[in-house]
Amino acid sequence: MTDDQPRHDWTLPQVEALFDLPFMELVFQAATVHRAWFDPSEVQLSQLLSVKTGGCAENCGYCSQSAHFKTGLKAEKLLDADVVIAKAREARDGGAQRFCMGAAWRELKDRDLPKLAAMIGGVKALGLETCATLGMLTPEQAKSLKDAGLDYYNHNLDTGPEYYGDVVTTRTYQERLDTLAYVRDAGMSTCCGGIVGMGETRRDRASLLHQLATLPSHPDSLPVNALVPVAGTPLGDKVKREGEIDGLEFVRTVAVARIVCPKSMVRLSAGRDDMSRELQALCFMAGANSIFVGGKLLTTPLPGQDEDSALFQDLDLRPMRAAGPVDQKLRSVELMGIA
Ligand code: SAM
Ligand code: DTB
Ligand code: SF4
Repeated sequence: MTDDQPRHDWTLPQVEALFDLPFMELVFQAATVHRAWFDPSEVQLSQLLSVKTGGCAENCGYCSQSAHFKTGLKAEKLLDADVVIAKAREARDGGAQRFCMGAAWRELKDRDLPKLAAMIGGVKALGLETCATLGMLTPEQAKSLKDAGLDYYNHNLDTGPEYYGDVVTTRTYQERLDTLAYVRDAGMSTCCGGIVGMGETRRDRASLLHQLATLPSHPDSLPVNALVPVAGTPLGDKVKREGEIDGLEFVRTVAVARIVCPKSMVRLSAGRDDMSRELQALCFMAGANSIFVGGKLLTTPLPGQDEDSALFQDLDLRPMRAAGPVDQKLRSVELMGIA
């Protein structure tokens, strides 16, 4: 790794070896890398809004919004731009720095672009960073979104390529990678991560992080979602039968993400509502430096503002002033030979 360019040549066995480190050693290494690139007392705050809920054509086995499963969720139309902008203003006034608009679509349709452009422009005019997650894009659509003022595009790989076929069959891994390439080519920042606790193995988790760490550029934001087991979804029901993932294994995943993608904003995403304060503290120690706030993700709950404010106060954390890593890598990390 050079001073401003993290390494992209991780091998899968090397990533697996990080997972296998003694827990305290792994967290220490991740915390050291975290300190090299970021102020560890700063946490970036993003807020989500579902701008088009339910009725999705994909069969992602974890998702409450897939039309393939009976989850009891009511499908809704794309919200009007003024409704979205009003929600974004509330999010900004509540302390969010980035506003992410999510749609339950397999892919973006050109007919929806004018409405999306109006909402993206309006949210940006509030002084917020803009993010959207709208399914697969064409190169031209990625350029249109960039022109409308979109800063980030979220498109997750969800898991490693080996377990992917157990999660979703209506789109390929390569299609996910292609959309990410169009997003990068259009000059937008990428938000890309996955889900932990879907019944995958540690090797699958390592394989996901290996994919992310060997992309042409590391994701600017790296969401680590803990599966929210939604009744009626194949993976939610499977996990309820077979048991949820151990919290300490989740912390290991966060720590390895921090080490292999040292400059990324590693975000504690779905499932934070079910995590104890102590588990969240361990995740921040292991290098997580971003969260979703505001009481709700897309369709599932999050801690409210009072709870998060109390947690920040008790952990001496504060909202990040400007997104992104600090300029200089600390020499101590080089001297210790980490990353
Ligand atoms: N339809 C678009 C797509 O899939 O790219 C955007 C919305 S989709 C809900 C965004 C991401 O949320 C998914 O890629 C997945 O990683 C995450 N997600 C969805 N349901 C989840 C659940 N029950 N638990 C954890 N993460 C979930
Ligand atoms: C991401 O990785 N997690 C967020 C965001 N990107 C779009 C979405 C989580 C959704 C959790 C399930 C729900 O609320 O429906
Ligand atoms: Fe659709 Fe996205 Fe849910 Fe998959 S994760 S079913 S693409 S909304």
